[in-house]
Amino acid sequence: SPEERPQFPGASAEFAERLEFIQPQVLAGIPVYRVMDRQGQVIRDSEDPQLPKEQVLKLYKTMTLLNTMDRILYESQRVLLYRGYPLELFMAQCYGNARDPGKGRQMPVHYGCPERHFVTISSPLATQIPQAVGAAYAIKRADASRAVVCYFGEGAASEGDAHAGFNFAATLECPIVFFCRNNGYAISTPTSEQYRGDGIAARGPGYGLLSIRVDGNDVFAVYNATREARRRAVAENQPFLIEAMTY
Ligand SMILES: Cc1ncc(C[n+]2csc(CCOP(=O)(O)OP(=O)(O)O)c2C)c(N)n1
Repeated sequence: SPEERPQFPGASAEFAERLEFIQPQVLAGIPVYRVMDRQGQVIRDSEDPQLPKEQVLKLYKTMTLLNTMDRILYESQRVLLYRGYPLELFMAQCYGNARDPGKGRQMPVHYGCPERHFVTISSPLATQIPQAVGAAYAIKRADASRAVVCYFGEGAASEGDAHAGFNFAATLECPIVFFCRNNGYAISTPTSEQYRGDGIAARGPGYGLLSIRVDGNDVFAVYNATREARRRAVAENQPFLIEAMTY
């Protein structure tokens, strides 16, 4: 009956009459969404995004080029390259020369490009997270039918700024997609020293974020998750969390 349910404003749940602490390690891990098997074959036709061949080739070429750029420039910016930022400008930024749009005022690999809606990278980890939420809130107030996507690593997710950003995004119902690349390391810190829970996706429900974990090496899985999260973030003014597992 309704009287038997707890009436606390801060939680909706049942009463429990047995003293029991929740043991994190007995909860099953969040599954890893994938579209392809290890041989690259689509497992379920219904999950195949049916991309035109040119787009698949563009994804493939961008990923191959990124590997080379990563070796030379330390870490390139995937989204910026995919959005067509010219290689010459990547190099100009790293040299801080006259052709660098930032005119050498930033550290190398801290690219930015207003025309491609790419906010300049900041060195301090995770500062982009609350800033991205602020931008998403501004978009919501302007009723702009757009969303923000915010990229960070699992190491950055340990910063206090990540907590502030997740909680503001959930409570202010902002159109934002948090995209965490979990590559197992923050420079030399392995995930076993970074956190003790089930990665980053498991934190999502605690904040009230719609959350998913995907195989970050499965380009169609990443595509499907990002596209759907973006669509729903705009349509519903809701924040989403994607954790892409990779190495
Ligand atoms: C606040 C802060 N602390 C430390 C650093 C130094 N630092 C630069 S990159 C990095 C690791 C980041 O790891 P992660 O967030 O997992 O991203 P990845 O580089 O693996 O994509 C650290 C500790 C920093 N830039 N800012």
